[in-house]
Parts: sequence; structure tokens; C-alpha cells
Amino acid sequence: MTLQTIETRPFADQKPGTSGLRKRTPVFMQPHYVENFVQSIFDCLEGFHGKTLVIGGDGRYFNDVAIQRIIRLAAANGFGGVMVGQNGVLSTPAASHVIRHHRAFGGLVLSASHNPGGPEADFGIKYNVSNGGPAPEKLTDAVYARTQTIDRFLTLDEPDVDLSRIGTQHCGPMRVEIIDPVADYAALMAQLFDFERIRQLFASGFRMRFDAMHAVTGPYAHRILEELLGAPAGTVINGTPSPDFGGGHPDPNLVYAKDLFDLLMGPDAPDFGAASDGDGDRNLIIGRGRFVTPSDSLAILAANAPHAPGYAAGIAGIARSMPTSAAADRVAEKLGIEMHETPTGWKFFGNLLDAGRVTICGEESAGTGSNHVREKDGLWAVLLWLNILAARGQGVDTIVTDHWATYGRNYYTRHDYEEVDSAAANALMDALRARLPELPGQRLEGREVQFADDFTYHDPVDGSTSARQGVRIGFTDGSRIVFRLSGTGTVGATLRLYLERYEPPHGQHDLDTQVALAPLIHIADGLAGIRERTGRDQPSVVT
Ligand code: VG1
Ligand code: CO
Repeated sequence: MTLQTIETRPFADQKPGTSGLRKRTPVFMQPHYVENFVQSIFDCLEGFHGKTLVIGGDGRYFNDVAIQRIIRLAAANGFGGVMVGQNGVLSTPAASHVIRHHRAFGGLVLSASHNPGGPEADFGIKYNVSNGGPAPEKLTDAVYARTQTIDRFLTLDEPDVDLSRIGTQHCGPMRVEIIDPVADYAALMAQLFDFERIRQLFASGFRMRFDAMHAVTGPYAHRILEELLGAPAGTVINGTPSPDFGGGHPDPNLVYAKDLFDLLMGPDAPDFGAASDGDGDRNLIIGRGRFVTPSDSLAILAANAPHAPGYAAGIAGIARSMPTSAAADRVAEKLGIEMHETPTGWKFFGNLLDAGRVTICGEESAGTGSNHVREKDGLWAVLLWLNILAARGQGVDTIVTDHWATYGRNYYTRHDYEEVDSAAANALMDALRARLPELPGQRLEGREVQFADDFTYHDPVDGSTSARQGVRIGFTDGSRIVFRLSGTGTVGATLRLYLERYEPPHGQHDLDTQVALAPLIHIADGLAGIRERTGRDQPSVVT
């Protein structure tokens, strides 16, 4: 075994975004690209000597190659051991749990999440800290700075390990433990939820379809839903992870999971449909004849969490990302618990969860989770829904409409303009920001602007500040328009437009969402000149 110090030169583009570093796969496949980024992370960490690093990914193309390189880097840098999911697979929430459960120093999660995979698609790497959550901005900023000056990385002249063989191997002096990716996670789920009751639900003929989208949740869903909870074989579809996700987008929304949506809206619909994304942290929830928006799902899960044993004592508070609808705020208000609004990205929930100030968190982008890990968790949300359905003995539609009748309905949609010209997108945001000071008090098509700002978050736990997190324009009637640019795309810019309008408990709850929000959509286009500036007359994705 020889320790090698390899000379290298910085790549200008290794700036982590909303969730780690995401690039086209060929970018990651350039010589030294992975090594530079991972060495830069290690160079920004202190005190890991002899400690354990967790490594896993969503199984996409290049996962296995990158993991072998990372194992050698970890050994050369002095980690005492690595725990790696079998075949390099660990869902993002499972990786978070493994880090916490085994008191690891941190972990590397290889994924570009909902972005497609393959030699011409996307790849990504993210570092999680010892609480199991994504590295905070302070660390990702330091890592980026380091990538700009790096001139060497450390590696070992050692052969590949066998990622398929569960058990202990070595890379030089470092222990390499290949673990069952599902076992620890499944045990955690069994603690949080009433598996017996959910088993009875399935035994009584309740029908479900779970679409794993050829991505990482396949093995988790087969084990938990079919083997442990007794759902009939065939409940889980597309359950074998493939390096290119079957050629699809592993994004559980109404565009890429359209078959599931059509099934649930069709004549022979099962009772419940769900899906998860590439790395298993997102969830799509659809009842028979009823799609549940992620913002509503957050509110409903928070309101009903005590039906599950893991939350029987109640929840301490709720946090949601800024663009997520205010539906959950009404639940928090009624329960008299804390409510927090954070910037987009799960890393902002970590401090609130660690401090015990919130129990449940969510994002409009189909992410929901709790203090059981420090990532959003797709299957967790599905299991909490199942637990609630079993406990209440009601269907999704009844539960959703009941919720609206109690709290009112927040009509909500997101329009994405994907891969637009970066300069045009930035100009649009700049022009909007310039207009913000003059907007409050103005009437726009009959609605009065109450506030207009570029969201700044003050973390109440560590006092840090994150500015320029999205332009929000709120009206006196409670409706809201938000604009921001995506931080996970890999080509051009993606403009996200978020729209929301509140309808009180006794109001009209059965309008078509796009119709209910049409006046706000019109105002948004007028304010930002979306069509003109992007050259698009329609969003690429509407969720
Ligand atoms: C998107 C979502 C955000 C989510 C992030 C990572 O970020 O909007 O809510 O946290 O993806 O999700 P952006 O910057 O593109 O809007 V995951 O499942 O992709 O890791
Ligand atoms: Co994801």
C-alpha cells in the first residue's frame, strides 16, 4: 500500500447548490473532478481521524466508480472506517439514519435526486454532517472556497473493494463495511409507525400502488410494504433501481408520474397511490380520485401525526420552506405550536430539528420529514399517511376535504420554466428586485400588495443569516406570488413561480387549481414579463 499525493488544479464550477454539487455526468467523469471535490470537503473538516464515514447513493450511472475513488480518498485522508450501502446504494433518508444510528462522523450521498441519470444526464455529490443532515451553508461555502485553491489530493494505491459483498473488507488500513441498505431504516420505520394496524389495513383488502420510478426506493418499498406490511406482491412497481432510471425522470410529480395519477383518477383506482424520487427523499401522494398537494400533505400529516405511535405525544413545531403554502401555518396556529419559514433546501431545517423546536418539516417540492432523520423522507411520508388512513378508517379524499373544512384551503401551484437562458432569468429577477420597494400599497388587478421583498432568513438557533432566497409578493387577502431560480438544475436556469390563494373553511374548495389561481398567474406574468423575457409562453412543468 502506498499513500499517493496527486497534484491537481481547481475546477472553477464546484459550487454546491440547494442540495450539494450537481452537474452533467460527463463533467463529473473528468479526471480528478470527483477527487477534487471530495478532497476539498475533507480539507474543510476537522477531527475525523479514525472516525467513520457513511457512503451511499441512488445507484445512478457512475455511482459505483465514484464510490471506489471516494473510498480510497477516505482511507488516504485517515478515516478509520467507511460504511457503504450494498452495491453503493443508500437512499438519502437511509443514509441520514445510518449516520445518526452508528454515530458516524458524516456521510457522502451520491445523487442528483430527481434529475435523470445516465452518461449524458446528471450526477451529484452531497456531504452530510454528524446530525445526519446536509452540510450547512457555512460549510458548503468553505468547501467551494477550497475547491478554488486545491492543488493536491490524497489517495491510496489499492484495488477496488467488492461493493456487492455484505461484511467487512479493507482499503489499506481502513475498514470498509458493506451494509444492508434497508435493515436499519426498516427498523426505524417499525418504531415510528403502527405496523400491526397497517398490516390489518392491507389484510382487509386496501389496495395501494407504489411507483419507485426505477430508483432507490425499490428495495425499501418491496421490503417494507410487501414483506413487512403484507401488501400484495405487485403493489410496488418499477422497483428495481436502474442506472438510468429506466430512461425516465425519477421525479414524482404529475408530469413524470402521470401513469400513477391516471390510474388513481380512473375507474378501477386503488385506494392509495404514492411514488418517490431518485434518492428516496421525495413523496407523491394521491388518493382514489384525489391528488394531495405536497403543501396540503405537510399540513395534514402535521395535524394527524399523533395517530402514529412515534408522534403520539404531539409535535413541538412545524417548519416549511418559504415557497411552501401556508396551509401548515394554520395547523400550527390551532395547535399553539411554533411555526418557522425557512429558505428552500433541507439544510435549513437541521438547526430547528436539533434544537427540538420543530418535529415536522416540509417543502412544496414533495419533501416531508420529521425529527427521525435530518433529511426529507419519501417512504416515511407514505407510511405516515398509511398509519393515518388505518387509524381514522377513512379514505384520502375524506381526510383532505375534512381538513379544508376545518382550516380552509390554500390553492397552490408551481410553474417551472426549465432550462431558460441564464442571463434572461437573472435579468428577470434583477428587474423584479428593483421594483420591490414601490409595490407595497399598490393595487394589482384588484389585489392590494401587503409586502414585497427578497426573503432573508435569520436562523433563530445559530443566528446566521441567508439573504436573497426568493422574491415574494404578498397581498392583503392572504394570496402570494413567489419567484426564485432553482439551485439544482445543471443546464441554463430554471425559473420557479409559486402561487397561492387562501379560501376560508366555508368557502369554495372544489375549484380547479389553475382556474382558481388564474388571476394571480396573470399578475405574475405582468410583474415579471415571463413570456417576454424567457421567450416561453407556457411553463415546462406545472405541479
Ligand atoms: C429543489 C426544490 C427544493 C429541494 C431541492 C432538493 O431545489 O425546489 O425544495 O429541497 O430541489 O431536493 P431548487 O433549488 O431546484 O428549487 V432533492 O429531492 O432534489 O435533493
Ligand atoms: Co431527492
